[in-house]
Amino acid sequence: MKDIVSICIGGCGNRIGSSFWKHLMREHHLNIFTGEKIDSATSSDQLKAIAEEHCNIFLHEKEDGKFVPRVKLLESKFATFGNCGNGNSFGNGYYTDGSLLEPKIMDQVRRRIEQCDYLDGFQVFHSIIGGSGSGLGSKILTHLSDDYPSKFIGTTSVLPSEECFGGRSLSYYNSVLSVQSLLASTFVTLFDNQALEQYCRKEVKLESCGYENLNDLIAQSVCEYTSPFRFSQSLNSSYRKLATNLVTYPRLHFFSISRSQMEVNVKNGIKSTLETLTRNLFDSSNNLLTLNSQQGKYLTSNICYRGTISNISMIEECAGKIKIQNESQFSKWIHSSIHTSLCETISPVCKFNSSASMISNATFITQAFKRIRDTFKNQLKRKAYLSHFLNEGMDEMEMDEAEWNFEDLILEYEQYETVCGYEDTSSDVEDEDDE
Ligand SMILES: Nc1nc2c(ncn2[C@@H]2O[C@H](COP(=O)(O)OP(=O)(O)OP(=O)(O)O)[C@@H](O)[C@H]2O)c(=O)[nH]1
Ligand SMILES: [Mg+2]
Repeated sequence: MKDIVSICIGGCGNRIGSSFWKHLMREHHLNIFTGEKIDSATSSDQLKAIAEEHCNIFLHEKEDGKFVPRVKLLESKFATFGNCGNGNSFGNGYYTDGSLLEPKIMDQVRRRIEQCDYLDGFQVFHSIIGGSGSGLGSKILTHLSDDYPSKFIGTTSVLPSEECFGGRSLSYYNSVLSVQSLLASTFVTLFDNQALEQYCRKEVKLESCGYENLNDLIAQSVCEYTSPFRFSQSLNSSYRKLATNLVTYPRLHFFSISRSQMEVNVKNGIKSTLETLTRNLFDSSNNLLTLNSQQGKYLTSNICYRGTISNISMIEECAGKIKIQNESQFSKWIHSSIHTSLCETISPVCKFNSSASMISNATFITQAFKRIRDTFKNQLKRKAYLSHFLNEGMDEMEMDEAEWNFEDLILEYEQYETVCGYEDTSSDVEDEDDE
């Protein structure tokens, strides 16, 4: 079995993590409090057997047959668990707390690794807004990529946004400083609270929503794109294979996720409703990161469908058709830019009989990066809040270096946006012949 060790960092990371475990355990028919197996009357014997077999990707089975999350929870030493943010800086999380806690944390992570049959990699939940999520998170991510260079390192990272609650003055510095460690990771999924909140209001029809609702949404998305390797043996049957299909260039591994769910029924025609389900994924308002997907290009994407409403050839045909209709939005030089997978087991919390989520590697992700960069630059120019970082032993050069790294990443994405088709190689061949 390919096992994953999870690490939750900071208030946000811990809350998202706990929501993830809740959803995951329910999907695998486990009691969320005791970890005992629950008999589900609804799933078939075959699906139950698969669910049991694959749940130890994320969960550890104890000797008494109960399952517990294979996870390490980390919070700043000043935090009261459950409180949102202490206003720490990256410098505090990385240098002060990080240097002090790193050996102990890594020792505890190693103990989780010992529980694995075969370690496939790590997944980290955090926000890069606060000091712990960004600073301590970066410390741990850097250590993991140095110590386990061949292992998968995935992150679920919350970015700052102009949300109405939880804004932080240091968040833009913290975020830019985190980019170096995210670049050293393998697979980074990005969310922001503004997009999550809008999706909650629109799709889940909630008048007011708190972190719990936003975290449920993130947790469901992670459950969705990991469902093919938890419930079946399809093409993308591990994190690593998912990453192989999505990452066209090693540094460009920053993804956004869009979701869609609906009742697919024979009466309305399975094909046409499946098409609507797929088309919704390309609508920016269904993206869990604030973006305009019309302004940029998809490099690669992976759509995971859930439900028993269709078969793999039907969904491939449907995704292919939608791709042709949106051809101008896809990069022309990547042949198989849309991958699909199907998981028959639907989440117990889904109110519909089908859902789909699309994880995309697209150049429009730079819109989120540019928002962060612009505020970062404005603050740095005026040296606003800089003392909070300098007091932790950082110097201004570190800020400049982080800015250059961030700028490089944006430029790299933009470079692939402007390449518009196959290069004509026929003239090269003719030239060679002439010689
Ligand atoms: N989606 C979501 N966002 C959260 C949650 N908690 C906090 N945030 C956002 O993340 C930011 C950082 O908060 P925390 O994660 O608590 O901060 P931290 O990483 O613990 O860092 P420090 O407390 O400063 O050391 C907040 O300003 C919010 O914008 C949560 O549960 N869900
Ligand atoms: Mg905190």
